[in-house]
Amino acid sequence: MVQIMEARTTDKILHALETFRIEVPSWGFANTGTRFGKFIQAAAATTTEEKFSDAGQVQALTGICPTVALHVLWDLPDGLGSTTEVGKLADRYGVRPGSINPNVFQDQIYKYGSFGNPDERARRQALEHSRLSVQIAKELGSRDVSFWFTDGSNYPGTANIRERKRRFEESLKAVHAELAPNQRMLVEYKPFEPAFYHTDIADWGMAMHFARSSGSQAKVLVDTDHHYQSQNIEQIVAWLLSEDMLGGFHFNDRKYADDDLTLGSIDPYQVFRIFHEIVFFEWETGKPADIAYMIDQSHNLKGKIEAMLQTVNMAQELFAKATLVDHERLAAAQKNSDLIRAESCLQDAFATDVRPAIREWRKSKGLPEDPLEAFRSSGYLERISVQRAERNNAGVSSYA
Ligand code: RM4
Ligand code: MN
Ligand code: MN
Repeated sequence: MVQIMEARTTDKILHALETFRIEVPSWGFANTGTRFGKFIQAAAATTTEEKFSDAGQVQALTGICPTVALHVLWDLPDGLGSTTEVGKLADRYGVRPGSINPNVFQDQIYKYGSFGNPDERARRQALEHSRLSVQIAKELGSRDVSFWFTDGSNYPGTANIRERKRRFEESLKAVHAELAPNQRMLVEYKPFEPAFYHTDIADWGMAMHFARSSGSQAKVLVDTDHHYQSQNIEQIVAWLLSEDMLGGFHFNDRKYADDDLTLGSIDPYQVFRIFHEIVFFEWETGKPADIAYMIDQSHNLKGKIEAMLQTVNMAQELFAKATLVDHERLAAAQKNSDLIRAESCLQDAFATDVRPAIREWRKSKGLPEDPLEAFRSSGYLERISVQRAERNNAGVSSYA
């Protein structure tokens, strides 16, 4: 009996490992900081090529990160003119361009917003940049264009909230019209920061509204840090799944706000519960959920590549654990309101140590059993620290 259970568990873990893929962010390899300052790391990536090189390392060591999210302003400074070079980098370093992230917040024209701005010139510039981002995505073969807006206001009465909503509907619809049939537009939300009174897309309901009003290829992007304290994120995930509106995730962890801490460093059970809702949905409906799993972290203190490897490992472990929930048993317990049995289904899966099975899987794929250890002994970090030190000390802007 015990042996049968174990074989089933191993099968489930292997299936999870074969299917789970997660995207790394290019900006996670570059120097970053807080609004109070920036700590420079000698090994931080200073060019798009270096970001590809670092992402290539993560993929070579883990085998589950075949794509890298690109930020148009930071990684493709010449717009469409940069795509040929990016294509070459992808071939050279073995990672494909993933989601394309427009930037409609850093230019001075966006002081009072992008699509929500009462000034038509700012809205037009934001629309042009968004269109360009869609074109870039087409050129690079990227499916998802991910939108995050800083639009909002800092003081009561200073913005016409309904007008801004209307302008957003109009502009997002115009962007959606540019998408190729296979492309998607992901709408990210965030409750506050940088705006501190109202944010135009503050929560999942607003993001879902805008996605729906733009067109059928728009979905919601859930950044795990972008919620109020103690909000039930897995419930949001379950709702979005049931509405067929969940497009993807930006994973990170937090203690207080948008801390961008390493996934699972504060609350691994939260991440597990999110994965559980997805896997449970797939089991119940018999169809795979079409979700882009992405990391959105840029570490201030930890070594960037090591932190990325740590995050990827954590995501892989928690996803594998979530597939171990006994769904038949859970469904029966829920039906009978057998609370403790239902809850234990989650707890038992969460408590299972999946690491030995993951090590076995890696071995079978010719991957290092311990990606972090392999990275530390590879000499890559020492090499890039020397190569990049000078450029890093000269100072580069955040993320770019
Ligand atoms: C924001 C948001 C975006 C990310 C930027 C760098 O807080 O999470 O997704 O692109 O940070
Ligand atoms: Mn994000
Ligand atoms: Mn964020």
